[in-house]
Amino acid sequence: MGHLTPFLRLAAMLSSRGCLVTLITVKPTVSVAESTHISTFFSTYPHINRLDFEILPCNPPNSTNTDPFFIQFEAISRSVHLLKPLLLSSSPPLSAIFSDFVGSVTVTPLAEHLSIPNYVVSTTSARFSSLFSYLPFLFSENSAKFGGSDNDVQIPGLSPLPLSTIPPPFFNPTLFFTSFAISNAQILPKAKGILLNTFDRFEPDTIAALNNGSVLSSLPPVLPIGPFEPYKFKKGDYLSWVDDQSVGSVVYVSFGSRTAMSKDQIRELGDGLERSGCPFLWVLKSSKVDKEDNEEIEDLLGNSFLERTKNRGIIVKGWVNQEQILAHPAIGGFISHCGWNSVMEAARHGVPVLAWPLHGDQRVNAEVVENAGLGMWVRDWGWGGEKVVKGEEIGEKVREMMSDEKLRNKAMEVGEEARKACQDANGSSVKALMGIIETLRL
Ligand code: BUP
Repeated sequence: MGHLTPFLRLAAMLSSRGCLVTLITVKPTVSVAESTHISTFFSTYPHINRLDFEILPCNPPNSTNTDPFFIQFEAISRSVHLLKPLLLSSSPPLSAIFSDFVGSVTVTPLAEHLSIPNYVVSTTSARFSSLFSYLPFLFSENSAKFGGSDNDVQIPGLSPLPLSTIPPPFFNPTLFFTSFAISNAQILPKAKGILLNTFDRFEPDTIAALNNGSVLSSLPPVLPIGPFEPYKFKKGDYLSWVDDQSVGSVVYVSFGSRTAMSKDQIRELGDGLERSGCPFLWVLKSSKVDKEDNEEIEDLLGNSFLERTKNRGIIVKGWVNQEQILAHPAIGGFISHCGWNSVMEAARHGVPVLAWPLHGDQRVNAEVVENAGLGMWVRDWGWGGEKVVKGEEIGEKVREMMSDEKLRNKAMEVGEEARKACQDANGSSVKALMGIIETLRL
């Protein structure tokens, strides 16, 4: 969902600005959330054309992957020959392709072969996008430094990235995750532009370093066009509970669509929320893929917990409309894994974040959140699964976030900047997006 959501948003954004849009989605999907969103999207936006990219079956015999989402990436890569006829079948013919940065190795050479401009869309922060772009060079020239005794990774033009923020698989170039990332990064210079779901005032130095050639002189223009506008999606029942809560009082808790915590950590988190004394809305996941998430809330947290907190919190197993929740005035804080869409949604609504990054780009994103003044981050809570953080500590940090007036004001300022960037015709993100559309009209 972290990749699908920004594409649905971008499709709606382009379409509402007069572009004729065709959305190509992969079939079959991994999660129920993906298929539900895709079908709801097409029924809500009937003027957006649909093309299904039917990929070859998953599970290649020699795959070492166990993560269902990575198995899907592998299947997509093996189905690349099916993409060309699909692109050529589009009527009217395509004038540009907007593709996911983790699909560049597949799409960019094909777009070049078909002489169609290809904009690569990065679904992460400008800071992580810089690390991603620079990855091939870290392994070739600087590998001693990368794996060595220094505590930082130095990417030209950027403040040093602490080694502890780098996703651990990046230290092993032979892993699928890493070699796949490197191949996608190597092809980036061939794109017409790189679009980011961020905005100038949120990551000014990094965006400047990407664009002035400091990070890599070979990169095409990097265009921040975020926070992406939400697309229309249904309201959830839980909103009536939120409506009854006082302004800024509720803690919203979600670790995104791909992250399930251990049962021990789920229980400690429940304990922490109870100790915090704050009302809470918690999206609970106990399995990576939603269709396998069968465990009942009572079995995970116990009936006595549910009894004690029944007037103070609601726990949702399944999908909520997060953007709508974060827009609600009752939400005063967000415990987040710092998936980048979640960060941009919090920024857009000026909601303070308690960062609890667990995998992948999330630690680098958490640093960005902290530096932008949108949130706080307890570094020693570790990567996901490294340790079980105790309820007492969680409760204390939640109280700290909810009562920190300076943080709340700063987060509100971030929200104002975010809205300025994407609402006003003179907003930096709107101008960048309109610039692309104008180029395509020429
Ligand atoms: Br869960 C959940 N409702 O219940 P991220 C997520 N979302 O609207 P992730 C909901 O999914 P990656 C839910 O608002 C965001 O737009 C949420 O993307 C939405 O994290 C998206 O925040 C989730 O980037 O993706 O899912 O972990 O691994 O790609 O970062």
